[in-house]
Amino acid sequence: MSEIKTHYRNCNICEAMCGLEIKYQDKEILSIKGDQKDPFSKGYNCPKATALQDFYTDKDRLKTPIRRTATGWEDISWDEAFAEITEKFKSIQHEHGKNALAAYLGNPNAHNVGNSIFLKPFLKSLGTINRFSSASADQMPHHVASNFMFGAGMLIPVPDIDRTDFMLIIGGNPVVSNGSMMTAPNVIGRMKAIQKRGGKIVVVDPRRTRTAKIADQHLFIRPEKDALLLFAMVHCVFATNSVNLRHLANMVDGLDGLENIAKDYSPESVAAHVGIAANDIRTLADEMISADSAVCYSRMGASTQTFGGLCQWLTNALNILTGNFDRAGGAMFPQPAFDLLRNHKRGHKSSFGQHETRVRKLPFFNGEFPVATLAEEIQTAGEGQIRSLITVAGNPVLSSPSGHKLAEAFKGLDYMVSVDIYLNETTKYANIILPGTTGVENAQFDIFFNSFSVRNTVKYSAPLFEKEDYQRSDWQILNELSARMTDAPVDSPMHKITPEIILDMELKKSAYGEQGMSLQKLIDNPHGIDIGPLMPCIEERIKTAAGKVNLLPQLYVDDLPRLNAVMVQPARDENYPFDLIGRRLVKSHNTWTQNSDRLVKGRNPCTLEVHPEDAKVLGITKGQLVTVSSMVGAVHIEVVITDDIQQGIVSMPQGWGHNQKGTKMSVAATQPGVSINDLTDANRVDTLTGNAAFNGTPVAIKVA
Ligand SMILES: Nc1nc2c(c(=O)[nH]1)N[C@H]1C(S)=C(S)[C@@H](COP(=O)(O)OP(=O)(O)OC[C@H]3O[C@@H](n4cnc5c(=O)[nH]c(N)nc54)[C@H](O)[C@@H]3O)O[C@H]1N2
Ligand SMILES: Nc1nc2c(c(=O)[nH]1)N[C@H]1C(S)=C(S)[C@@H](COP(=O)(O)OP(=O)(O)OC[C@H]3O[C@@H](n4cnc5c(=O)[nH]c(N)nc54)[C@H](O)[C@@H]3O)O[C@H]1N2
Ligand code: SF4
Ligand SMILES: [Mo]
Repeated sequence: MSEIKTHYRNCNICEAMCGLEIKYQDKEILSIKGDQKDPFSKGYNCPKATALQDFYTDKDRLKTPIRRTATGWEDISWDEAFAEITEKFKSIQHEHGKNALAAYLGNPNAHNVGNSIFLKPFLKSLGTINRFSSASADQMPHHVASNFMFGAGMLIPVPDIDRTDFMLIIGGNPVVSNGSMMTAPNVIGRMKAIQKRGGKIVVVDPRRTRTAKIADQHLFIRPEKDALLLFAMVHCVFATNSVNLRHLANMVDGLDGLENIAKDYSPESVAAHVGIAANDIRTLADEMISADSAVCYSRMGASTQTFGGLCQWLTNALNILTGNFDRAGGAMFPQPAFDLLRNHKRGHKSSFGQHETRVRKLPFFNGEFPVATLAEEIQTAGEGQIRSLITVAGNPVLSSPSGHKLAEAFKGLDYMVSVDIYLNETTKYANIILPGTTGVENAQFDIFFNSFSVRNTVKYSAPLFEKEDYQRSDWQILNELSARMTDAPVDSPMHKITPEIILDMELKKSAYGEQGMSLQKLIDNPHGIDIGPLMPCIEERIKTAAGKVNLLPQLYVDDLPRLNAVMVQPARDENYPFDLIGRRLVKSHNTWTQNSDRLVKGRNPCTLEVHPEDAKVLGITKGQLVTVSSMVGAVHIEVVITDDIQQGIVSMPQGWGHNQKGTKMSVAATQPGVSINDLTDANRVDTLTGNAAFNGTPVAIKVA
């Protein structure tokens, strides 16, 4: 027997970047624990981390390419796969134009250093503008707000949770999700520390979440009314003469204009729609104004909804107006060692609206179109119709709105390729699946999450296990396809470049380069390096042409009639009297971790939460099977009765629905869970940003 060794790395599953200590012997993992010496996560980890060993040993996981034939899937060589794919892509593009080929990128790309670096040149090699990703089913409104207010979509303000005295959490459940657009391992510990130092946490959510239960106060809100709540708070800041820009006094444009507009949104005028009493709204605003430091943080609940754009703009505005921006305890910009904005010039013209989708005319932004339009762009004939698709680490059949309709659309594609580790609900439609290495077989460096982190830290983890000769990494797959699509010569740099070469270069060129930051330094410090708390840095980080914050970008003003219409809208469609919202579960990550037995064993977690009064009226009891139907589909699901959910609202988990024919995820397939996105409607979007509007999907409930 060889000796037991220890390996340190960051977990690559969610955004929290927890440091792990892994004991292993040969190629067997013996234990996975939190790394006590990680300067950021300090030993914290959640139950998902231990499943990293399950993904490594998973017998269902693909390791070499497979091709779909009339009689089933067959193994093929890498060379044969690459040759067929490039030949097909090129001929489709030759016949129908470059944009006939589309790409969809999923969430794990952001957790994979090679993909984070090489997807950009890969997409360029495809030469298509038809690019889609899970970002438009997630955080796109954050990027749009940053683009128009601070001059760069990737310049994201994050809540300084470790120093704030008052934290308002709107539509986020970080105790379960471990934080998003807020990398903060051990959120529970950080929240408790706020309370310990005498601070306060308020949660605004239609559901009494685990985060709400830990908070000092929870306010129920009706779905999709957050922009009205935020506006009323902004109104209060002006109405009480409490604007306090501090060091930003000469850096903010649009103050008077915003004051004028906010006059129309008094707490009294919005209260009935929002479902929060006017007095409570005033108190909330007062508390933010009077706290030594305060921060409003709004996430999925306030992004994946019809007014996601307005919500993220108003969240920033509220932090700025109350003097809680670019200041300890407020919303601050990280200064990552790998800086995505290193080459971003001030006044750089953004791509927002540079193109629009053919059918619904929704905007292009950050190099992509909204995923809610993908099905119609495949199914609508005419110039620019999508006929071929490559998905990279994405499962849009389960993750995008009306995913079941997207599956129908995939059947009509001329040719589809998936770069993925599983034969699942999406990849089963591919002609070829190219599996990359995953998790502990990969190096780890969080390019994106260091940019959204509540503390500046940096860490590189080498692969724990070298991949087998017959395997390829995702980035090698991408670079091989790029080279073949562009007919790059065999000796081209594309064949020699590695993520490590780019990492080292970026680290040395970064603001920390002069102090000796390099890849070697990170290799020498396997627990990671603490750079320190977030620092005021707006003057150097801001990317608007004039170096000023734009508090009132015109596109938000233009969007207000849509918001105002909500306040006069007639009663809803009686056929769909309930609002459906989603929820995340501690032991699953989106759609892909459900093949780990240890994560899914036990009670069925995919249940519909119904308020006791609603259950009474509907005549349903605990454990009963009901049919939930929306404008676009229906599912059967087991009921849980709880007053954690408001009356008139029901909640079910996202990321489920693996019980399908033609997939190869033997553990996941035994799960009774159904897909929430068979109910969500791709036609419901935030028209300003094109982001999917999952929250508040109108549904009906019947005893099955
Ligand atoms: N209704 C509703 N829908 C939602 C949400 C919601 O809250 N409600 N949440 C949205 C959000 S926030 C997101 S981020 C999206 C996620 O949407 P997607 O990114 O489309 O979904 P994932 O489940 O993350 O899909 C991951 C895919 O990558 C594969 N994979 C995993 N690891 C690797 C790897 O190392 N390499 C490769 N090549 N493939 C890998 C998996 O097999 C799976 O097919 O879903 C969105 N959809
Ligand atoms: N365990 C686990 N962790 C995860 C994931 C996972 O699948 N599982 N996914 C990861 C990903 S990809 C992401 S993007 C993050 C997301 O991180 P979060 O945003 O923290 O996650 P959610 O649980 O979707 O939180 C959204 C909250 O909004 C509430 N909500 C719904 N509609 C509304 C509304 O109209 N207004 C308001 N105010 N609230 C509303 C919901 O009840 C829910 O509590 O989580 C990440 N972490
Ligand atoms: S919180 Fe996220 S990063 Fe930390 S161990 Fe869990 S899944 Fe991994
Ligand atoms: Mo996400």
